[in-house]
Amino acid sequence: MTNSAAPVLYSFRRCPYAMRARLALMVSETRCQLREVKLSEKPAALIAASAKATVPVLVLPDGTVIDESIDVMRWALARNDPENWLNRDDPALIAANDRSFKHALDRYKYPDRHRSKPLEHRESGLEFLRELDARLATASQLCGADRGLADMAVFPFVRQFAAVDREWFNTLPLPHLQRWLAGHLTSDLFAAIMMRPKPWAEGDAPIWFAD
Ligand SMILES: N[C@@H](CCC(=O)N[C@@H](CS)C(=O)NCC(=O)O)C(=O)O
Repeated sequence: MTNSAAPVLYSFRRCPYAMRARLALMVSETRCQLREVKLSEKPAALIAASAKATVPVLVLPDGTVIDESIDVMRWALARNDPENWLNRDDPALIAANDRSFKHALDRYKYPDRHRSKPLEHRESGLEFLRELDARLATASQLCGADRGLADMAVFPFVRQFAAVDREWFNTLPLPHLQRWLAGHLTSDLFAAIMMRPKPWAEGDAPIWFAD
């Protein structure tokens, strides 16, 4: 891909949706221009590309806009899937993550914002984590021995849940999930997608991702 033909990725380093997109873009070696967004000061170019202005947004050289993280993952892996992540997909699990687990996560992590009772939501989030732990008791990753799309779509959200109260999380009787999470947190792939870009402004020199 030449520079001018590279997609543009609007991203936010700590956003779990943007993380899952970056994981797939990185593993598929999809070279992009990375535009780090401050959610409190969204660039006009992001809003022009996608009116809902969530991250991630990927703008392809032909102007196509992909503004759902799971679609960015699937697009990147359809282009190039060196680890066969698409063979280890689980749409029902990903939907449960994105709906009920994310709902519980937000209300556990941000009780003031949601006027929620955090411990009740921590308990419902835990139900999902127990399911993951049971699966991970029989295989090292969610769909078999190797990491795949299901793992990488879910892991950034489990990371966020675990980080709300790490001491409590470490005491949970979920050894398989804890092993799985630790493996992803210490992977070279995760380190590679967690670089610290400065927020993008119109006219900045490009920051290359997956280069
Ligand atoms: N369904 C979207 C959700 C993306 C999303 O909600 N991202 C959050 C950041 S983690 C966001 O951009 N929120 C907009 C805002 O805070 O204004 C996806 O999967 O890409």
